[in-house]
Amino acid sequence: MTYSFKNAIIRQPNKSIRNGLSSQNLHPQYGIVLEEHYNYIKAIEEAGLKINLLEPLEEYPDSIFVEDPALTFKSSVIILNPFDPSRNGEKNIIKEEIKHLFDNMLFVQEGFVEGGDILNINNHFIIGLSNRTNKLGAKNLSSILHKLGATVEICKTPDNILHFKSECSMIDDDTILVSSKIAQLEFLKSNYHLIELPIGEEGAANALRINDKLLLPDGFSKAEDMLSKKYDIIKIKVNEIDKVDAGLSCMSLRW
Ligand code: CIR
Repeated sequence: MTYSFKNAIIRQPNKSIRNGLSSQNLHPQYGIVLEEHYNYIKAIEEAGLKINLLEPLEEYPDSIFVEDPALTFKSSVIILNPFDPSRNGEKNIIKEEIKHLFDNMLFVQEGFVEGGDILNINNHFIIGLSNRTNKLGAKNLSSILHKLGATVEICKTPDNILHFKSECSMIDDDTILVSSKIAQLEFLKSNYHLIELPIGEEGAANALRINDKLLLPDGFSKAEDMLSKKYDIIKIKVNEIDKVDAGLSCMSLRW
């Protein structure tokens, strides 16, 4: 099952996160980020994962978002190629920090691709082209994933969404939680069961299914009502971290 995990990699927050990339030019306060991040770690532990905690990286303001420079699949890890110059060097550090945890480490050498644009459903991956992920990066990642036995499709992330997964997440083996913009993608409609969130609750679409828990960002009451009948929800407040356009999936790598 796609959401059955045992381990997570999480990086401790850095004070320089106040200078992280922010579409609204906002500057999160380190103290509040620490609190929110602490609760995130607790939730991941409650979902049953063993956490490998990495040291903070002050020289990389967005480095707590470990999902972007690497992708896990089975016992392999693929080091990706983040587009933004302020983030690209994260890959060189994380590869040294995590290589002992995997059987196999592969690299996307050319083209840009960030983990936030990659949705994994069972043995299949959807890569969303975006301002951060280009065709060459998606193509090179696809070749690596094919060699590892996975199938891949490449689509276009709708405009004005940072990463494909900013507004969707896999919450069951055949079910994707989506914003209304992502729900317009025809190939998703025809191949998956979609749960569409109401307008105004797009932020809840970046949820995180881990084992029998569904981690959901706090503050989305309609989403909570829709999902709480079927899922055991842990709500996590990430308002401060959201000032740098981040949600739940981007703060960990799971496998
Ligand atoms: C960035 O713009 O790269 C960070 N401020 C946020 C990255 C969020 N990552 C993700 O959703 N996978």
